[in-house]
Amino acid sequence: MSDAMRAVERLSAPVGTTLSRFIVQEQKHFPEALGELSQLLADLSFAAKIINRDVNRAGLINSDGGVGGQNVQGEEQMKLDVVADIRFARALQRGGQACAIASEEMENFIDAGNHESRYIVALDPLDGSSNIDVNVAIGTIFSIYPRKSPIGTPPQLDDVLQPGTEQVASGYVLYGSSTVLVYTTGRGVNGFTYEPSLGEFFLSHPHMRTPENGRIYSINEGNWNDFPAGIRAYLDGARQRKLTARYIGSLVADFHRNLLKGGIYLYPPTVKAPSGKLRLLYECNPLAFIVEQAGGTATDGTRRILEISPGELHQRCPLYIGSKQMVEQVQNALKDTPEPPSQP
Ligand code: P6P
Repeated sequence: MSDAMRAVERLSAPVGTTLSRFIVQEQKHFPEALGELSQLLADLSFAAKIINRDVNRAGLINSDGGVGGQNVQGEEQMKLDVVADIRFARALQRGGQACAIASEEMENFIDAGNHESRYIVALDPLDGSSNIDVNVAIGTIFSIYPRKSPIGTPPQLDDVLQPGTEQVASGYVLYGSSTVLVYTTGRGVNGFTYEPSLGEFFLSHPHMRTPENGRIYSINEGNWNDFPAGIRAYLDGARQRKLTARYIGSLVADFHRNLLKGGIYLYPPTVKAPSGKLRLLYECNPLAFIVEQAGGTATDGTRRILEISPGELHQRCPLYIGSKQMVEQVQNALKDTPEPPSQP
């Protein structure tokens, strides 16, 4: 074959399945689908492309750094936190497929105005944003629920406060060395990598499964003195078995690596966060849906994350999520290790 024909063959090679084509193909498995969920996923991926552009040049457009205040969580609010929140809310409001939006950055849920739509979106627009200034991977996490209130009426808080088992879809975007979007609609987990030159996400990780066991554990060991005795016992065992400690300080990045390689992410209760730091609705539930669909497990130490009924929008819970055998080991350590008597 001539060099010219080799070039033609290379240049005309298939580019792969785009996210939008995959979503439409998947819709065929839902006979009752009217395309609304597909459009909702497309709206989320569109906002992610814009955030990806802003994240990748944060230092150049002065979008890194804080806004000089705190968000409703009492955490320093970064400029890109606000930008991401606005971008996702606008994409969802204008896309017309979400009637309510619950965001980590907003105290109350937003009535998106689309009262004829069937879906609710809960999201953390930019998780780990304190890492923006030091060029560490950050992420977006989202959950999609069916509304419970009648179509055509304003959304209610009960539409948002649903257990994770009610999710119809969830996913995350990792703005890392490459930008990947991973999501599930309950038919397995698929990952897509962003090709900036074409402005498209392409299927790169079909049918994702997480290993039953792993050798990576992710936890902020700086909180060691606060941890329950069972967690300290588990960590002692991890060291004895020479497991690998990897903690990026960005949940989506730690979760994604552990999903691919096998591992566990732990955020136990601490003195500063007695119910754990992570939020049930838009961090724990969406990742729990994904990890279970990929063959893993997610628990708060005693309960399956997806079965926890939220009592409030920004409810926090401890999170142990990842390879099934590793999560079981943590649950057993918590069960088998009594707390020492409190010091007088
Ligand atoms: P700590 C980021 O604020 C975040 O919500 C997760 O992305 C991350 O894993 C965790 O908190 C880091 O918390 O207390 O270890 O700094």
